[in-house]
Amino acid sequence: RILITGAGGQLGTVLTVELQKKYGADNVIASDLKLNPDFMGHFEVLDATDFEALKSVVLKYKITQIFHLVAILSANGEKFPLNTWDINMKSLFNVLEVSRLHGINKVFYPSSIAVFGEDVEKDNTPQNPNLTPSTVYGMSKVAGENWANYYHKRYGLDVRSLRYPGVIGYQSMPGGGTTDYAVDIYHKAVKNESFECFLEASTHLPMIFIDDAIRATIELMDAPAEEISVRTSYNLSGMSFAPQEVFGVIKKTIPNFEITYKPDFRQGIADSWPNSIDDTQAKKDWGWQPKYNLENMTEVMIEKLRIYYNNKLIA
Ligand code: VAH
Repeated sequence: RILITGAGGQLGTVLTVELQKKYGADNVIASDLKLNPDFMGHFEVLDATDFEALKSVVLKYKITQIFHLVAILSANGEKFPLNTWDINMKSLFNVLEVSRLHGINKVFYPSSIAVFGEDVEKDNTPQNPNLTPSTVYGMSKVAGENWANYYHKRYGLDVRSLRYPGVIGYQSMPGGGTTDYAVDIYHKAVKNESFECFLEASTHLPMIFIDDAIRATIELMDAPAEEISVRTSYNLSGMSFAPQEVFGVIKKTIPNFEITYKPDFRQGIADSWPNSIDDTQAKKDWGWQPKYNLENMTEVMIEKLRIYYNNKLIA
């Protein structure tokens, strides 16, 4: 059976459904701090920073795989730095220890392009440059990658990880991430509202459509262990764009959409991140290949959000 921690988040919401489809709903246990009332499936209220609570869920359901998605993201994480560190690291230590002690076969650990800092090549950032993150979230991900690598080397735990770029999906509301402007912009466009962007028009960031991000996660976890040459975390990319570009593509479908730019503290975080990512190693080791670009992602985002808001209006 599979346990997903942080199942109520942007990735967890979608990954839970895909894993239920793949393994059957009875073999997937979603968990988070609170239950989403319209969640369908097995759910456990769980604070992943509580070792005993996590252990009892693992034993109760005889869990064999854990997807550990709990984290405070980059922007929100800067408000209370020590709290962000505690939550992000304590929950990971618990997952690694429970997995070591109770024979968990595989663990998935999400990392992020937030691990890169000012001193790396910004275009096509390589797999193994210097990692000097500018946010506590990024620092926790660099530390987490090294802990994952350590548990693999020392205990043989099969921990696998992806450095997600900004993930764009229609299934959840924009969250505490610096890349979440690229989710919010679609909601505003579909609601025929103007959009105030918290980043400058020309701020390029690596991004990926949620369907590609989830498929990459499942393909990585399904790959034979001997093909996995990276046990810190794989660079992963789908596309790269700036606010002015996603605005331009949306405007083709929603011509009276308007944007203003009002950069805030998140501009500093975005400026410390790459413009684009080199994910050659993922392509080589386990055949990664993105399917979405800015154009076809925009088509799906607008179509799905129009359905969502129309149903909301009717409801
Ligand atoms: C964030 N969406 O903005 C997350 C992600 C690369 C960005 O880590 O914090």
